[in-house]
Amino acid sequence: MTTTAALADLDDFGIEVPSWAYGNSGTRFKVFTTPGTPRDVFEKVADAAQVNALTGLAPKVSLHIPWDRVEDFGKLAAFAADHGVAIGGINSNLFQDDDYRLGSLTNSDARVRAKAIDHHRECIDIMRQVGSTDLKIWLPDGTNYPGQDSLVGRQERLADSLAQIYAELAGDERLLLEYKIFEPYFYTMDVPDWGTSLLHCLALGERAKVILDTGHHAPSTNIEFIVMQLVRVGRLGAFDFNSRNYADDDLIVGSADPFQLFRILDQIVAQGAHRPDSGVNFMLDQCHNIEEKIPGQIRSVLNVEQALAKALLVDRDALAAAQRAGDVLGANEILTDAYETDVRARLADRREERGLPRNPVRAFAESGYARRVADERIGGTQASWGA
Ligand code: PSV
Ligand code: MN
Repeated sequence: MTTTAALADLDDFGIEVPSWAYGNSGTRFKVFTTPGTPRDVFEKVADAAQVNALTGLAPKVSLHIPWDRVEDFGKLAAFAADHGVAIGGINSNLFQDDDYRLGSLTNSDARVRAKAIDHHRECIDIMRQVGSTDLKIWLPDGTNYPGQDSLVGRQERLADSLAQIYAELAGDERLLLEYKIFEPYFYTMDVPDWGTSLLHCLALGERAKVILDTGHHAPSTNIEFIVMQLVRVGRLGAFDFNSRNYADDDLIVGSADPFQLFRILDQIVAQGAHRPDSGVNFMLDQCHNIEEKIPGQIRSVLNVEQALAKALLVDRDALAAAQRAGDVLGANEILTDAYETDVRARLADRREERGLPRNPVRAFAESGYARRVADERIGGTQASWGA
């Protein structure tokens, strides 16, 4: 197969960017502010639209509720369309309310559980107003001390709460459930791993799928194996891409370990899950604390595209033959050959052929957009992680 033919699938590939990547963010030690930071979700969408305009790779923006709550979501969807993008997944928020100190969907207090379930009714309503099909749930519930609560009781309450939320969905709407090994709780999390997420999804039904956030595993977890298994059973709903050195670092995807990103996308391509009809929503979940936000997102989507391009270059027929023949080193070489191919010029050519800049990061710097919004966005309160 020619390189051009191998890369043809890139035409239909899109990555969703998170609205919260454009607001101020930081660590628990400091949230940095920068001139030109969006003050509301309209300005966040305008910034996100820059990423798509320069890369052609980011046609959707995920929202986080209540951070992105507006009076008129129809107006927001129309604003997004005017800027060449659409609204993507709707992320609920169960981690910023005093009521949720001891849990939200798992809380032993039925009133608190009802409140958390109701929040998802609001999110589903928003999905319908913006034309989105994905309800994304990250459950921040857990415990800090052995004996603090009944672990099995929490699972039963969670199963019941999720069933009530799932029952609200209609048509092609989906419930996507994210897992995370630790944080904000440090003894148990109620959905700590892909097995727990998958078990809940299987109990719920066909339209419940797992979200894999690349920052949510123990060190040295083989993430591509999890990817393979979830795709295999039709339950990989979405990625939250980012990169980590230590824990949930939320750094630019592909920055710490580009070979891991390639290995993940290799398992995706091996089962054709990069194609739009696979139903895998490729999303970023990153916060840019010290780097410029729009270029940070541009770099991120380009990193994913580059890893995907290399995965598409794997000679699958030769690989299968080497595997069948038990040629251990030969098979490994076929894979690493693809990884080591320098695709940068080819991807720049493809962009040029499509009327996009060869170097989107440089094009953004030269566009004057950052200076313009810094001059325009005076007054008001800058959006921040958590608002
Ligand atoms: C939790 O760490 C998480 O990955 C979830 O996806 C949240 O919605 C998101 O981060 C908030 O930044
Ligand atoms: Mn996430």
